[in-house]
Amino acid sequence: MANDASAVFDTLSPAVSKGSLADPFTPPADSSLWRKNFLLGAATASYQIEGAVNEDGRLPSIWDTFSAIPGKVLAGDTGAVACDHYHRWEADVEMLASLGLEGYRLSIAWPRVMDAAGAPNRKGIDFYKRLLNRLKEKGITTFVTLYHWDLPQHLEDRGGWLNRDTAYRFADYADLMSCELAGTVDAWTTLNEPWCSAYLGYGNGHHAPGLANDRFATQAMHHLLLAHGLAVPVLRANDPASQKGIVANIGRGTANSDSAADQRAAHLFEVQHNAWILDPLLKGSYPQDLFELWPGTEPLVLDGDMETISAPLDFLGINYYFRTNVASDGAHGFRDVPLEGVERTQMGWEVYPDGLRDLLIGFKETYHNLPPIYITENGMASDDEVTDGRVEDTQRISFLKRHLAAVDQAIKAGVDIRGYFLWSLMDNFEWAFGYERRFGVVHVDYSTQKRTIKRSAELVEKFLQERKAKA
Ligand code: IFM
Repeated sequence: MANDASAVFDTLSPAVSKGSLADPFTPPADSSLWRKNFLLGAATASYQIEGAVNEDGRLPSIWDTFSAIPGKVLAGDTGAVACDHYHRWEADVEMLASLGLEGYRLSIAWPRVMDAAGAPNRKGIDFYKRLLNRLKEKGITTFVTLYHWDLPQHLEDRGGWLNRDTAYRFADYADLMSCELAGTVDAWTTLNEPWCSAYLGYGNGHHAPGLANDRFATQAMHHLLLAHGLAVPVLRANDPASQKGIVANIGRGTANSDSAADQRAAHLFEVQHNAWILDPLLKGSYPQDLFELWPGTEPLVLDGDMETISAPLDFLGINYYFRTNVASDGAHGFRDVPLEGVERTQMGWEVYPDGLRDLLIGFKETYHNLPPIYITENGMASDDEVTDGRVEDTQRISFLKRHLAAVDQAIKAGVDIRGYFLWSLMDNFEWAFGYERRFGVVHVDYSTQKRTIKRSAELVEKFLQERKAKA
């Protein structure tokens, strides 16, 4: 796959891949990215970078349990050490600041900050206080995610997201963290990608906790969204000056043919990937087409839940990576039909920037109350290697440039997009794919923990310097 992708990439972007452009990143002069208030940052997540899973009172999470099961994660990798960020956070913040990045999106590990009885774990909380205070000192805008998939195992033992009580425990956790960290967080996001937590975790079992049942997926989603809805007013009360939002990963589905069946399949794909989350948040109801796809999976919804879930947001975080080409499966669903001859990344994901633009414009048309948007993740994995102290990640440079152009097009079409976070600041634990897939703009040598700034990060830094100089 990697070789095929490079071959296609060579034909698509010869100037970039052969290194003949002095600066293949800087956006055109009329791009909205030149606006100095368009926030440009990078993102990470606790389990993917922190390591130190047994230190200072941290409890086990579902990912500790899941990754210890043979066959669940490539090469048997776990997040036990990861990027050792728990010990190296000061140097990592220096690195972030030295790149001129204006924003940093991180997540808090729930099992690090609360014990099983719900009492605060001071040592864990102090870690995040130190980190966020240092980021503030550096003038970096902080986006803090409360839940990026590392559910405490003791909650999973009581049913995890299948148990409605987990939503209330999440609100308690949001209460504790927003009391402790108020004033150091510019924007709170409740959940990262509930689609992944619900579907990959409870629907197909590819992620922790590894359960596979469509009915579980819809009920887990409902409790995740309820957790979000319960947490928002708590965050508003405890930390009124910050913004409150949620992050959704969105998927572009295109039809393999003009046939009505394939068009319907593409529609259902987007219902399952996008409307399943965005409709409850922005319309206060689940899309009924979801239950055509998965008959009989309607979740148990109590009176008032949908009002709780659809309370107004200050912003919506959008994560975008690729598109999926689909056809009808001949029944009431869709099946993937991978396109040949298209550019792909190390993940095998198709590079398709237009999908981001088209989805954003579509959301503006569909949801009249669409809040301001931040692109909270976008990026790609490549098989990067350090050669003579350098990492020439040419495909990533071109990928970022094209996706930022798509963001600019959406802004020009009237979508209110306020910032963009690279995924990721550094190579890290890529869930079921372990350490093999490298998404960072900074390379990590996991045997030494040496960080090497990739060419993509240098070019982003150069652009940010130029933008600052013009302001
Ligand atoms: O690494 C993940 C991240 O944790 C959530 N969004 C997608 C990324 C790439 O797969």
